[in-house]
Amino acid sequence: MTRTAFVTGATSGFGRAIAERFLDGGWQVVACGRRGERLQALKQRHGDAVHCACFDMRDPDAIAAALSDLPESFADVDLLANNAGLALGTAPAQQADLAQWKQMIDTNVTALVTLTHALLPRLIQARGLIVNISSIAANWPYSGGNVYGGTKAFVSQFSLGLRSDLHGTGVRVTSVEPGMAETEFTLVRTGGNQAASDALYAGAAPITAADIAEQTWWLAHLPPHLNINRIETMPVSQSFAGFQVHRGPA
Ligand code: NDP
Ligand code: 8X3
Repeated sequence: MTRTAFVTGATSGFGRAIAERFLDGGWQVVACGRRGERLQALKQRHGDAVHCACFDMRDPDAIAAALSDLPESFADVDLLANNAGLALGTAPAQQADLAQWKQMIDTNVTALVTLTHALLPRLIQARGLIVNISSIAANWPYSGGNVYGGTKAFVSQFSLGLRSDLHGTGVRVTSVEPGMAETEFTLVRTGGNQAASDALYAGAAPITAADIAEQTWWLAHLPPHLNINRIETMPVSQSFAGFQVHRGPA
């Protein structure tokens, strides 16, 4: 029987690559995102294996409507890829825009838990898999990462808590924690600054969206008695820096 992946943020980056990987592998996909034309392009390439669900994740009524609009053939969900998310800004906390902080929390945290809560009964029924896209920012603080890192720390910890709660159900949960990856992430974070995005990734051989899609595919095809709790991945070009020291009045 054809298995179904519910992929948020399927219009770009990791989510689009995950959707393509699973479609190429014979799954069907509920493809979510706000940019409907990109969802339609996916459907044009893959036909009836794609159901387009065009909505803003921050609107709980839109999430409910998207789920009640699912065609019967897409109603049984085997994999939830909680991928939609964003970082906004790189300013230190004392200069940050509160509206941007709230948008990150609304998208990366509140929308993710709302959708997960709604899909849990189907995932339990299917003995399915939840892949939560977190980040190295959950584990490693950096200046300007403030609320973004906080949202991803939530995603990682929520993933572990879900594992505990879902004990005995057969549902698997993994927190995927990538480092620097070239997608539209930096374009979004910088408010559309293509030069800044290009400069960040130039010469660094960053993670690709296909790399994360391949990890997700691997997770979904492990023997059913195995659960990977978390995967932290960086490009070889990215590693750790030391603590910073301020010299002057404490
Ligand atoms: P992209 O900007 O390329 O993709 C982000 C996706 O999220 C888009 O499909 C976008 O769809 C969707 N999205 C954002 N806001 C909303 C919303 N309100 N409603 C519905 N969909 C929304 O970035 P990435 O692929 O890099 O990001 C995917 C995930 O990976 C994010 O959670 C990000 O934090 C995480 N991540 C990224 C890393 C990186 O370096 N790139 C590293 C570690 C984690 P649309 O705009 O069409 O609604
Ligand atoms: C994105 C990775 O290092 O820019 O989550 O925060 S990082």
